[in-house]
Amino acid sequence: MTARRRTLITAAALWLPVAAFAAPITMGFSQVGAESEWRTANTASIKAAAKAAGVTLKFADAQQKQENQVKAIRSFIAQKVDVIAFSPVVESGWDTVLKEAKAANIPVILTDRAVKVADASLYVTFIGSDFVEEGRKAARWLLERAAKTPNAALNIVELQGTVGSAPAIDRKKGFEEVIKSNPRLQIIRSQSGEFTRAKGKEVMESFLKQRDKKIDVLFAHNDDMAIGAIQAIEEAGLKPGQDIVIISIDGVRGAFEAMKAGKLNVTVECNPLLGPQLMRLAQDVVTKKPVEKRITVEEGVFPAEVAAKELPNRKY
Ligand code: GZL
Repeated sequence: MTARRRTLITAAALWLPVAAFAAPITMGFSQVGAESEWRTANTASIKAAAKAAGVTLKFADAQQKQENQVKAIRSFIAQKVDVIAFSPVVESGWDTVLKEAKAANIPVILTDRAVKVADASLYVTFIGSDFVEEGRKAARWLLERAAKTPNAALNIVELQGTVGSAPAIDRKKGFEEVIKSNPRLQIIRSQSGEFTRAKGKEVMESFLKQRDKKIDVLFAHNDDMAIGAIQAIEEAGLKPGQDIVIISIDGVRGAFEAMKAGKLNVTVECNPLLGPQLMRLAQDVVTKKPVEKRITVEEGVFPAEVAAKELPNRKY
């Protein structure tokens, strides 16, 4: 073969898409559940991205139970998948099963939510939002609004996410860190609505029945609980978004529709569309390329004033 022909073949080979060289990988993915619009969009993004990337995806829905996630991870280990990824329903209780994955030489990627483990080498990387900052953003919006009524005290009720989950712990932390700068803003009641519409409505009904203090503001850790609470507020004969100002997090389509209807005042975006980034990350992890330990996603804040214009652009 002439030198020129050899050069041409080498050059041609370099232009083949990288994917042509990367051996197809098998990923075991353990998902929290199907509790919210955010989760549905997150699952759709992961499944579509796996298909597009030629990744064989073994997907398990844990129905918001940690024991189901542990079982799924053990099953992935037994099936000798190339990589395990999961969104941990709660922060703690993962050391044992992650040690089993490490002993089986299967790398683990955390997506969406973080874990608290004694040994950080039990997972390779964590890709997800900064929930503390999301809580801060929600509080900053409220501080700006409160500044327009300088003397009014604002009683806040809070619908927390799943007890023990990173988003619930961190969103509360970020929100409280910022509102403490204005002592007129007080959280008078706080309880978990488990990130679902049904439980959010139920807890808001109980808040509304306790008539010792007027409720001025609802801070909901996700849009689904806010939408459930909106139903409870209307059934109590009050106007959501006016009699009670409502702040929530996720930025799902339902929130934009509620804002357009004047029933929700602001939503802080939490991007669920992690699928493509996750598949690229999995390829790098399996081929032992160095990856960042913590990867965050860019997110915005959407007040009701921009909802109608923004709604057609929303991807989830
Ligand atoms: C946030 C995610 C949360 C969403 C909820 O990244 O873990 O879980 O805010 C979902 O809607 O249930």
